[in-house]
Amino acid sequence: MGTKKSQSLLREATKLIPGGVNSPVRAFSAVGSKPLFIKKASGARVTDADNNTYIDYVGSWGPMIVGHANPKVGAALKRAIDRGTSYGAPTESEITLAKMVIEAMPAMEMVRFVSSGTEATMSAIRLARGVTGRDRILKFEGCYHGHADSLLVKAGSGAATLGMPSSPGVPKSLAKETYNAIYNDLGSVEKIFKKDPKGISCIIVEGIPGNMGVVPPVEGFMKGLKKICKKYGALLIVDEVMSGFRLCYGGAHQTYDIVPDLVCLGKVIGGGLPVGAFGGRASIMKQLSPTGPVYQAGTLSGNPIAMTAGIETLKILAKRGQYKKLFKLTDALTSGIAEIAARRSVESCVVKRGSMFTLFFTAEPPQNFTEVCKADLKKFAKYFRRMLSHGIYIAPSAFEASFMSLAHTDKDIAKTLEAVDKSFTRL
Ligand code: KE4
Repeated sequence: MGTKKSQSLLREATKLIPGGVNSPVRAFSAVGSKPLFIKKASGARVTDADNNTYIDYVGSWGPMIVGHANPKVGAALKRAIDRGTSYGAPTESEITLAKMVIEAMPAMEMVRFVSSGTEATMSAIRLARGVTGRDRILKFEGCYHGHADSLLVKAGSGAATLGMPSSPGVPKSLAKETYNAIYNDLGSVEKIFKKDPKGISCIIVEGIPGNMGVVPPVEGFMKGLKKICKKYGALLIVDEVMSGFRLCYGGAHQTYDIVPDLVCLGKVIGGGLPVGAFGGRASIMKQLSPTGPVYQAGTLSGNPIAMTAGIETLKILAKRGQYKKLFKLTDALTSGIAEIAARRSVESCVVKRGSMFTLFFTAEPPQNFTEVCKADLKKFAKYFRRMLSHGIYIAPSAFEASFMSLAHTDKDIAKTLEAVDKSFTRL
């Protein structure tokens, strides 16, 4: 399984693009390896520049839930491209996708499309600040919502203190407007609001955190956030960029029986093309330009080609039995991994929700970021490299989720479990 071509492409790319990648996690630095340059993908497989093929559980970090190069999506895209790729004007396709998203997520009475998850969360936060007239926001350590300045902020010295930039370039003056609470700890949220009862515009939380690995909310946590927001007049933003359409044909928030004030989307609703979205009650959304004072815009927002990919992807997902199939495959893989780990006495736990999952090299499923950090990262890196050598492509970081698609088969799961067994040997 040579990687000569990928390595030479990487040498060329690093002269032109920082790290040779257009998004840092693709650099494989967290797993002590060199990135593969992928040249094509189909179904559940990706093929690298050296013609090595892998069963893919990254799925472009979530969007490819119906599989790569899905024929129905591809045919619709080809037809759409023949009509031109972008007009900078409203199109019927935006109405079609808006209807589908709103129908799937009743918390959304109206929606605005953008071109990435970052734009969705950044815009939702600006809208929350605009509507409430409050400047501060509250997020959770370990949750990732894209790279907008207000969200690249880590906890200050104490969990209830104001935030510190987690990246150079983020102004301290802005970072201090962001609080970080402890995920799955309502007390840490209440404590912050008690100190600042009228200054926090919103809480933003992942529908199912996948950016510290999959760390589900404990019973009552999400309902508790909604209650705190109501009590203090803040908005609840549920960031479903990753979890949207992964647990059901809708949002993870619907499985907690809560109605967020705003929901952010991305990934799956673009079917592999650049789409993000945010939406909520009409009374809030109408505060957005041009109907309201809160400005937000985008040259390629609602792009007709991207809308087409999203429409076709959701059409496939909406068919009866699709989630049953997705969950059956996910359950077969994750229970198989757990069984092999037990047989080979590898201290680990597999956490799954819907069609997203993570293998943690720690005895107990983590409930927050501090606990995630106790997992054995070196072991994960070794496991990743071994799985790759056995033709299985999982997320190149212990702090990420892996994803199942409708294109995976029972045979793929069996092959993957064989690779797991080999990778666990004397790990
Ligand atoms: P994008 O701007 O990358 O489209 O979306 C940002 C974002 C927002 N919210 C959540 C919950 C997300 O998971 C993301 C992006 N996810 C990462 C993977 N953990 C994208 C991969 C990357 O950064 O290259």
